[in-house]
Amino acid sequence: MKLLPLLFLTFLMCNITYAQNKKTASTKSSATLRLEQYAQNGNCDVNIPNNPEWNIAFNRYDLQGDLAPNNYYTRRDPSSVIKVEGKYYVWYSYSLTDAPGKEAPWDYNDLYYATSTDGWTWEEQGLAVGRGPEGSFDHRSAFTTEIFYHEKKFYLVYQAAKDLEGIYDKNTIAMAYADSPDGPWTKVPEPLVAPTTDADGPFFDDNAVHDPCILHFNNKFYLYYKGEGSEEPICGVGVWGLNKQVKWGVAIADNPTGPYVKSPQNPITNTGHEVCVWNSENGVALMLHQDGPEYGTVQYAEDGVNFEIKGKVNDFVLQDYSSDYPEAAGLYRPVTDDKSPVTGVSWGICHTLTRSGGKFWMYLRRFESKDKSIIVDDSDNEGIV
Ligand code: AAL
Repeated sequence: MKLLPLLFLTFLMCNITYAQNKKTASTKSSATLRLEQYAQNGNCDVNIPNNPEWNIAFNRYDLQGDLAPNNYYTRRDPSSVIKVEGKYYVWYSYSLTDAPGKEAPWDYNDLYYATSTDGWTWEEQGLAVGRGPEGSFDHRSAFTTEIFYHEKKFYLVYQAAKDLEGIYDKNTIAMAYADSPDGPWTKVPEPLVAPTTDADGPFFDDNAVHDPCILHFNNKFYLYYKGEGSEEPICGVGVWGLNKQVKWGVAIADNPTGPYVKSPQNPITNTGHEVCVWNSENGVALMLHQDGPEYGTVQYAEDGVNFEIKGKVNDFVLQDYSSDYPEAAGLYRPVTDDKSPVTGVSWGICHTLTRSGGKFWMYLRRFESKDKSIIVDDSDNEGIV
């Protein structure tokens, strides 16, 4: 073969190989590539860079008023906190701790809400969104909700269980919207997101889609969620010694009510539990609790999808529910342009599991950054008006 055609052929083949690698790599998120690297290294050691502005530590405190600890009620999985016309609002999963027939603390739940003028003493306002009629997608339970405000409308996204199976697996993510935080709420007729069903599985979210949270980002609506799937864990790390690995995904839409399309780069984390994301700098930041090798890290993605490790939650002890990590953190989302790294996670409401008074129950608490300087002081504004 002459030299020129040979060179051309070599050039062509290199390009084909490059294009194939590029395609494969481009459909994997940074988190997936890191996980593959951990597997290749043969250990699950995570490299956490030392960027002090990305580290955070927390204190937790009991609330007062109707949300003070009371084992008669189980209140859990709080939404973000928002301020509307000078009043703070939070939504959460509500049930009586001993409600008959409950198979799990999030079974037979409804979404309740409470308001406060100082973020410490709360008044329960009652039902926001309740379970649907027999046969509907949220007939068995409506739970684990998040609030999202955009252009004069309020949106509650939540986990919906049609029947007992949906309490553990095969649930959906549903939504209700209102013109006021006090309702009335109208349900979007069909769920927005469901577990992946695809013969090519297993997938990280083929069993369940949990903990939805919407951010407005890049003029689109990013619905982050936690997947539970039948994949084998790589570098699994769970509480109570479980070999567990939970991953998050994102589904993106042009409108808050959808349709939402799952990102081809999912999963976007290789660790996590209840979703905790916020708008930070020009991108999105997140904080990971348990269930995977990168537990206790704070991460950032300029594009909201490819997250890199930036820092860590100081004083966090995995396996220790009394450590100050805010479990199921619902972040205070102020109306502010301040998007410095961890300001978005400066305070909020979380839940605590406890085994006391002969019962296993949960209650809501306040968490705050130990570094008071990052807490936005918005006492002089009314929030959303
Ligand atoms: C929580 C959340 C979801 C699960 C259950 C209730 O930690 O991840 O909401 O379904 O537990």
